[in-house]
Amino acid sequence: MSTNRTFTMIKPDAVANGHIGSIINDITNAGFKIIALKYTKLTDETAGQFYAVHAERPFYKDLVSFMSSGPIVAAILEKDNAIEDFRKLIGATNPAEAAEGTIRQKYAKSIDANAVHGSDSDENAEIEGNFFFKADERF
Ligand code: IDP
Repeated sequence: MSTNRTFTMIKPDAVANGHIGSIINDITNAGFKIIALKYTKLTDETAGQFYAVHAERPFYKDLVSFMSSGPIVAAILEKDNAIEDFRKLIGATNPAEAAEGTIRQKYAKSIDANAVHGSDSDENAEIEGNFFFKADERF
C-alpha cells in the first residue's frame, strides 16, 4: 500500500550553487507538503551506509565522496502518489535526458552531481526517512 510519502535530498552541488530556495519552491508548488526538513552534512561513513544498496556499482566510491563533499538538505514529503509524482518532478537520473522543466533539467549539470535524490519505492522512502529523522522531528 502507498504511504503517500517520499524522501528527498538536495545534493551538495545544488546547495553549493545556491538552489535550495528554488528547489523547495518547485517542490511545494508541485503540491508536496513538508513533513520533516533538515540542513546537514553526511560523512564518508554515513553516505556509504545510505547508498549501501549501490555498493557493487562502479560509481559507488565517487557517489559516496560526492555526497559527503558538502552540506545537503534532507526532507520527508507527503502527497498522493508521492513516489511516482516526485520522480516525475525531478526528472531522469542523467540531467541531459531529464524532461524540460524538471528539477534536474533546471539545476543539475551531470549524472553524478544531479541536484536531488528521490526515493524509488515506498519501502525505501521509509528506510531513507528513518535514516535522517526521529519521530519527534516530523510534523
Ligand atoms: P536515481 O537517483 O535517479 O534513483 P540511481 O540509479 O538510483 O538513480 O543512482 C543513484 C545515484 O547515483 C544517482 O542519483 C547519481 O547521483 C549516481 N549515479 C547513477 N548512475 C551513475 C553513473 O553512471 N555515474 C555516476 N553517478 C551515477
